[in-house]
Amino acid sequence: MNDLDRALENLIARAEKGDIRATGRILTMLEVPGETSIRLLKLLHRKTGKAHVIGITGIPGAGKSSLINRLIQELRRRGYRVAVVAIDPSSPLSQGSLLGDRLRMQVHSVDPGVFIRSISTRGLKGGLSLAGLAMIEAFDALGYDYILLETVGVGQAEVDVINAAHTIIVVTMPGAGDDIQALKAGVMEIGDIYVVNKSDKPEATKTYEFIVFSVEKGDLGPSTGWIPRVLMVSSLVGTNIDKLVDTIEEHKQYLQQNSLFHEKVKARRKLLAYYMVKTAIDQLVEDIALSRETGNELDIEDLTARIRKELCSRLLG
Ligand SMILES: Nc1nc2c(ncn2[C@@H]2O[C@H](COP(=O)(O)OP(=O)(O)OP(=O)(O)O)[C@@H](O)[C@H]2O)c(=O)[nH]1
Ligand SMILES: [Mg+2]
Repeated sequence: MNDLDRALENLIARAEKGDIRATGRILTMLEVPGETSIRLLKLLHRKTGKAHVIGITGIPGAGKSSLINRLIQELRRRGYRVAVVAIDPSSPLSQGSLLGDRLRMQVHSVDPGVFIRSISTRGLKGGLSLAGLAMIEAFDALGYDYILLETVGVGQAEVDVINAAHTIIVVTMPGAGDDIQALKAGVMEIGDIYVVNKSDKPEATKTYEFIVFSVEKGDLGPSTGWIPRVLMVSSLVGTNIDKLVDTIEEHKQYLQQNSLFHEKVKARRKLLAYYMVKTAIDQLVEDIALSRETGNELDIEDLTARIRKELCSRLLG
């Protein structure tokens, strides 16, 4: 084991003991593709496969963040450690305030059993998919029992990340669910659990009945054989959150009994490896272009050797 590995092992050990700053450093390192993040992922990989990853998606304003806050409370009450990865849509308008919000949440979070992290497209060299998937691996390895992913479910990265989830929760609200097209857009139709949030509003029942009807008709739901559940909750009041967590645990049992839980973990790792190789090759292409510009054209044998080395170290190493 070399010095870098030893330093990374040390960092991981500190994070496992609940050192928030060590955890933060690990996540930051993973956002930058390269030798360090690859070594880090290799060390983390050995410890993964246990966390239950939950994707929470739905139209803007449906109440995803509010629901996540309630879920954190209930999951903590049951003794679980919880990590949140919030994927910010690249709208420059909302970004500042969203990140600000979460930084505040993080600062105020005195609970060492909760870690909240936002990622946005800004300045991420390997892209959002790579960062998001790597973060799931990290939280899993560091012993978080639940990883909650918040996304509005549009764009390739968000679809990648949501597909990496064991359980997909689609959040809707009264007035928004009447239009089946809204639900069928993007990843909305593959929910394992449909949550009609804002049940404190009178129109909620109508939306609930509409979604139940769509599920019974077979318009909504995953392809795993699981019949999607539909629940009315109020994240404002806190109604039915315990029932939702019971349903999440029921879905986990279903996945485990049908060997689907580990399948998801494997698929997630494969996708992560794909994005790592892709990033490395993109980097190589960039280097070649640069070498042409500067007149120091790279030697083709040297390039072939580098590609072989990149692929081997990532896929087999
Ligand atoms: N009445 C009512 N309002 C709610 C409820 N849950 C959330 N809200 C409100 O709905 C608005 C949007 O809530 P968020 O939790 O920010 O929704 P979001 O889906 O995370 O929104 P984006 O991240 O912007 O996509 C806020 O003003 C919340 O206070 C609820 O159960 N009842
Ligand atoms: Mg939100």
